[in-house]
Amino acid sequence: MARYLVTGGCGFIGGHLTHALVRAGHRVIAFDDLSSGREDNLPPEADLERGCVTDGTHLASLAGQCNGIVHLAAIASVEAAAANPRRAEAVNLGGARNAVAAAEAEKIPLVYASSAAVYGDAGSRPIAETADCTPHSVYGQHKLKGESTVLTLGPRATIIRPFNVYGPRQHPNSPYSGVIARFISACLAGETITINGEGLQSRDFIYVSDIVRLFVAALSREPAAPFTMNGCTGQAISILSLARAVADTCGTGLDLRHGPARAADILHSCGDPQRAFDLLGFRAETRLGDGLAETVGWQRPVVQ
Ligand code: UD2
Repeated sequence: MARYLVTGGCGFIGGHLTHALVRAGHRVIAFDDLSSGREDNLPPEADLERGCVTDGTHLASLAGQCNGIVHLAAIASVEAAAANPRRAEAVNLGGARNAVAAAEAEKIPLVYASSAAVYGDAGSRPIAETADCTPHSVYGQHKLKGESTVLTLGPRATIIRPFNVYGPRQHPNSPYSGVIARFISACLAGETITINGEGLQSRDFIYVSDIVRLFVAALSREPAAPFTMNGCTGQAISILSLARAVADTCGTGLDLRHGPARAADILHSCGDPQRAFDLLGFRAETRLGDGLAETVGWQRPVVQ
């Protein structure tokens, strides 16, 4: 049994990760300022510590009680980061620096949630970790700078670049919510789906329990070398096709309108999953149809 510090532990991914770690017999300190996370995302066995990752002293004092850190806390939206870049820099880049300092002081491993946004527009073919990174967004730029800092930890550093994560407990009610949560919410409420632009942009959607397995595997690995790996399925779907799939899963008709394209929106984003398989034996297992069914099942009572 180990004790882990999960920053952003009350968030969508952090909550699922904390549940998985507790189920595996570990103890978890969830460090969260509840700015977007929710206390009810945590299992009762976890310890909630309220605070922000911009407070390096607080973070370091918690790391001193732990065997490893998973750093998920962030303003985890491309649009939200663009709307408030100074705050995003303080939280996303400053928080990463504080997590690195804490891991360095305690000589413990750090798993850093970077983002596929570091690649910028990757083209329609699956992109490998060796590709050049030219992020379009402030969010991607901060995540990339965070990666450089994390790599200073050497073998104890693991960087995961999640693609588009979806699943139960991703709340739909913020304008910055993920597209799947928003589309499901609109369908269930009988509202019109808004597609930003033509809808030909595509994304690699990975189900939350799959990305959590990758984080758990990364946390348990032997620290032989620093790792950077995609968290993806290797398959992408256009946003227009996604809208149809969501409406089918909800059992509603498809009512959509096209709005303006989003500024700095990536056209295509699809990850190459080979390295995560080679290094950790990880493969995403949940098919999009199954993941959508689970997500709609969770969201139905929330929306109605
Ligand atoms: C996602 C993640 C981000 C980062 C990035 C990696 C979310 C909320 N954000 O950003 O944290 O990991 O992937 O590349 O998961 N769209 C519509 N209508 C809507 C909402 C969105 O058409 O109502 C489009 C949007 O313009 C974009 C796509 O759907 O083309 C996905 O948007 P998103 O906000 O879910 O995620 P993304 O890829 O910007």
